[in-house]
Amino acid sequence: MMERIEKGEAKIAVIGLGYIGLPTAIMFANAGFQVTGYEIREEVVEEINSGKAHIVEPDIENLLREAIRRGNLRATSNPDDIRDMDVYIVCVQTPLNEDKSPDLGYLESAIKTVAGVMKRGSLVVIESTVPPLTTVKMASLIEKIRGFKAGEDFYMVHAPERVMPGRIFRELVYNSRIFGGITPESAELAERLYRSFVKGQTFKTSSTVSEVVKLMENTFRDVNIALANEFAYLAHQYGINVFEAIELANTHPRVRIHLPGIGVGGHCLPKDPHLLLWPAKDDFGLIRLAREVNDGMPLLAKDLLFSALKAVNLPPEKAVVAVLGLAYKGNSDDVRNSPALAFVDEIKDDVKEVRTYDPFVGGSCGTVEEALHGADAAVIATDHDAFRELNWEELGKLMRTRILVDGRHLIEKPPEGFVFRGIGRGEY
Ligand code: SAJ
Repeated sequence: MMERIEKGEAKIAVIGLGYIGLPTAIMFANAGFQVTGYEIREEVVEEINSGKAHIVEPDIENLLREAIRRGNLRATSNPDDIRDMDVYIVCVQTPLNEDKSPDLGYLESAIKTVAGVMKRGSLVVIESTVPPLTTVKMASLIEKIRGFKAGEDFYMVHAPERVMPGRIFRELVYNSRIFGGITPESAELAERLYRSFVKGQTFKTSSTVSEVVKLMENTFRDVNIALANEFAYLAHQYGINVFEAIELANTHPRVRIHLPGIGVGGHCLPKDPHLLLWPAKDDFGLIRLAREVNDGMPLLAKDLLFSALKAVNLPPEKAVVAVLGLAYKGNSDDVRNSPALAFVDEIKDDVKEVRTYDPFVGGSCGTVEEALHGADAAVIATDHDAFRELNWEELGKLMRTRILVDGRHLIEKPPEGFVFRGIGRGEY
């Protein structure tokens, strides 16, 4: 197998062509490998084979067309098309159930498909973010289905991704990467394979360490954002601007405080701490409490909005509120677990009307002007660049009452004539 990888002759199947699978398939194809993308959504297969990408990511269509032009990439929904491959790379989603337990149904289904078509000696790579101990469990599933011996008749690795949407292709190449093998040889093979395009540092370890590392990275971020959000609450107690305080605290050589905001969204941070804790026998306070703090931030934004309505003696039930931004983070169209949507849910039964506008997602209004025309309050809920240059003096003329609530620290100096509130802006 190592020889086939080193010669670029290894045939690769990528299972799941989503925001990780499709870029990964493209990278291997443009590194010279024959890649077959397996995807159950037929419409996605057709789109990809016609050179159209179904996900928003800079450069993706050029790179996809290059891979197709070279004859190195095609998509299929037929498992027979991925029979006897050398490498299977599984990039399927691992969402949470209502009770915060992991839904590994997509992963198990993908592994069963692979088990049915793989050959003796295949390398199976799981890129999905999974609870600790999952990779070894999936190896046992393959043993049961095929009667193969893990580590001898097939290799298996957990190789988590760390890419940030919006700069996936650059990060796939330059980010460091970890390969957690069920055996050292498995990790060795995967590292060699990915170094066909990875220029960042690469590290080898066990599959369980790799699973925990990925979850630790996002849990570290979630807990640190929760700490920043608690500092924001304190800023309201002490009447200070938390962002000024954070900027000064971060001048310390070993302090890097994150940014408070209206909440933590996306399909990773709200989920990964729960995956990390799920197989653990004991409960853990800090990690769970951080999730509660972050999930509570839309309520702080609601309190700030109601405080501003009170300041102008406008009863909430008479207020028209324009929410600017629905995506979970700036310059993205992804609304998964978006705190902006949570905020809309929090206020919609208490105010007269909620209007929404998002340049990437859409909303009930097509422009900022439409959303603000006759409105009483504007609430910035996503840090889109488009909201950084708004002319509030002009926009204010459209509004019935001029209330501005900043949920993403886009407003440094509140515009004249507005009643202003902001998360962490305790001086207002
Ligand atoms: N956020 C804050 N304050 C901050 C940073 C972020 O409130 O200081 C909010 C954002 O607005 C957003 C949420 O947190 O709502 C998540 O933002 P993010 O920047 O963490 O974006 P993700 O979830 O797309 O990417 C994370 C990244 N993980 C880390 O930075 C450790 C990315 O590298 C991972 O690959 C990705 O999760 C993933 O797929 O796991």
